[in-house]
Amino acid sequence: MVDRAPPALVIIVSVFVVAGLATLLDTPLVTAQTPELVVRYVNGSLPLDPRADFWEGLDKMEATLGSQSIVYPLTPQSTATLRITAAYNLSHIAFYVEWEDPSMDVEVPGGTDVFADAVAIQLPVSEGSLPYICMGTVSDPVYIVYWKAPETVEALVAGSGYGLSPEEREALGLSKTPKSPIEKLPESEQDWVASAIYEGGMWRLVMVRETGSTHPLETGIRPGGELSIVLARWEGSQYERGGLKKISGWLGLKVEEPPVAPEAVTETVTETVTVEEVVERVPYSVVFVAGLALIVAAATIYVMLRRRPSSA
Ligand SMILES: [Ca+2]
Repeated sequence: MVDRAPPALVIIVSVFVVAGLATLLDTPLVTAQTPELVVRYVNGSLPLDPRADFWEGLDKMEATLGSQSIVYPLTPQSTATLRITAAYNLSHIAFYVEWEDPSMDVEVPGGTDVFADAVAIQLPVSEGSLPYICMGTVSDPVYIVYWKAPETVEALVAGSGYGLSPEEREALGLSKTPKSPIEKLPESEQDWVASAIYEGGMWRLVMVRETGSTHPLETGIRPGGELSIVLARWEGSQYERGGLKKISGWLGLKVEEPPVAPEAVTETVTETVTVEEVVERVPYSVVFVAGLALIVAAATIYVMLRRRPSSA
């Protein structure tokens, strides 16, 4: 019996392979990233609604994506522009992506000649050197979040599958043997929530996930750290699917440090004395000083009398 790969995986099996080759041919690989977008820290909730004013208020990075030139039929060389921003709070991170699109193309159950608009964001699994842009490598895999209109969103991993033993793969929640260079992470890691709208010839998409990493092949988000991403986009009306798509180079993001919590104020307890108390205390002070003076004077007179020589 031969297991069939999920349709979504079939569609994107060669996406980043082809994309990587295309990038190699068309665009020089970037080996170091200068952060171009700050992932803002938010002390509050992150709106899932792409129409929320919140997203209007954030700076966006404009990314230019180029056509791949490997998979036939080749499409005319062209570019696409995506605008992206991101924000995070104590528990979640959200990516917002918007782009002009002349047609709303969505997945149709059973449709064979209808292709959906889609977007993917690829991140290194671990910090450090950038993985190979084409789906990473066994030693340096990549994590991918893939959205397809209208509401499919999946967490995928690529690059590591063929470097693991069947036992290691099972321990990670993967099938014993890899069926595709790009694999869907286990259900426990399918924690992305997405919301997209198509209005006025434009897609606006928000994808949200917890910041922490709960799986060795899942990218964690570290406050103050840096992120590198690759954007991919499929235009359904242009029959783009699988390797037929547009892709960016590596793009740099800086995760803003959360503001330092104010230091706890150490309360200094000081004795306060009221005017009334001062007035009440004065008599006791006067009595004490006067008494002391009398004692000293008496002692002095006594000593002087004792020392006076007696008259003959
Ligand atoms: Ca479209």
